[in-house]
Amino acid sequence: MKYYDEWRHVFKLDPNKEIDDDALALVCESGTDAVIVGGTDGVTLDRTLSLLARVRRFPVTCALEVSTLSAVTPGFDHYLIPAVMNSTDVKWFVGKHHEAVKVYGELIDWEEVLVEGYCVLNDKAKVAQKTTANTALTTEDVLAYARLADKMYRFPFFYLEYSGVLGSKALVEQVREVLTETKLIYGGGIKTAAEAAAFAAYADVVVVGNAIYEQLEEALKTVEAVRAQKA
Ligand code: 1GP
Repeated sequence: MKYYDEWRHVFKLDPNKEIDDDALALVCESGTDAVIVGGTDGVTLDRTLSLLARVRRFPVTCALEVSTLSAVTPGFDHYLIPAVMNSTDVKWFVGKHHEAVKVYGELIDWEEVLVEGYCVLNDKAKVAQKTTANTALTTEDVLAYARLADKMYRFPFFYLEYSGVLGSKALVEQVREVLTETKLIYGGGIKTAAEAAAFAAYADVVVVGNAIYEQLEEALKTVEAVRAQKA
């Protein structure tokens, strides 16, 4: 299993999207550091379990990015817990976590839990709408969230989330410069090896999601492109 602090490239599979066995095998055997199971809509326990069982046929590290409490199940290597730092509703930063820990606190293996300080930047993305994120942020705003994640909350990850569109490389570079311990995840709009390499120059971890479903052949090339790029 690849531990999270060694991750450079991850594929994100959406339980609400169809993927056939051949495509899934290509994703799991691509050499990616981990497969994350996560999405915003239609994430049910059945769909999550089915994807987990199918991914488990391969030796790749598999993490669940928790978005719906009712879809959480044992069996993943890691549980990634988003805390949306720029949400305007405190429930997306701590409220949902409080609800979960109140019910399941005794059962949680805290070694498997990794918090992601999310900064959601594409206002058109479902995640931005669902979490009522304030995406009208200046560079200074984003850098302040990054510093909070790193220095104050000591989150393992800070996630620049552009889901669906390519973000600003300049911003990723600036965020990289202020983080010392916290790992920087970049996700959003990566469809080609060149795009993946460009973001991997600054982000510790590059996430490829939609491209799996839209242009798998090109998506698979992002693995090597990220590996070849020094952060
Ligand atoms: C989504 O950051 C990921 O949570 C990846 O984004 O689907 O646009 O690649 P894409």
